[in-house]
Amino acid sequence: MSGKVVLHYFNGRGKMESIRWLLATAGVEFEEVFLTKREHYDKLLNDGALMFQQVPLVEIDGMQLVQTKAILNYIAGKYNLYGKDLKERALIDMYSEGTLDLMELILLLAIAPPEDKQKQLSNIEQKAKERFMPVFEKGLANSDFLVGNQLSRADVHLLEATLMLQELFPTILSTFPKIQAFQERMKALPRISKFLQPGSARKSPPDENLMKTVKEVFSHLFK
Ligand SMILES: N[C@@H](CCC(=O)N[C@@H](CS)C(=O)NCC(=O)O)C(=O)O
Repeated sequence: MSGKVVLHYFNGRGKMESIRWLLATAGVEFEEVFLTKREHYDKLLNDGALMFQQVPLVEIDGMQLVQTKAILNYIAGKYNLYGKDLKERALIDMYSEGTLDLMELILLLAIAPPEDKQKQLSNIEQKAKERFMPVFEKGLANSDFLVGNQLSRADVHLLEATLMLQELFPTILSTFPKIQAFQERMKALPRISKFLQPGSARKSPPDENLMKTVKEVFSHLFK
């Protein structure tokens, strides 16, 4: 295993995208190995790299890490994006889980049957407006960051989640001025600004090609 950070996943957002965001914010360079064929996944399985036969897989610091949340926690802990004590960490976890719940709803749209898509979209819009965004608006009322007046993984996930939301509902933040101002501040951070440029490792929303690849690689799930 080399000293480089290597990500193994599809060439798409999915569960790896928040990991890419966090590494980019921490200024960590990484390589990506994309799963494009069933054989790639079988090789990882045969090599014993996937503890639960699932990706994302991240090679970092001599380890083969799986489980998205474990990976995010490790990166956040290592790169000072996880608060200054256990209480801050608990708050960061709560905010982070909220953003991940919301992003999960958006991710699931990609595999929704066409007849269910509109219903799921309405559900996402309603939950974003009534459940999730009010929490973050309040959390940003008196501070530039969600926790402890310093950048944490929760802020990075919130930026990612709000940008995903705006792809679906461009005006959704119009009634959340604190989140809008937060977005602008976050987007101006040099590493984040770089990650938002074309040509970075940031991935586009899922399309038919990606879904075709996912179905081929995970043929055991789509019989
Ligand atoms: N709890 C795991 C879930 C990972 C997961 O469901 N990965 C999917 C791809 S996004 C997978 O590898 N599925 C293959 C399988 O379940 O057989 C995590 O968050 O990393």
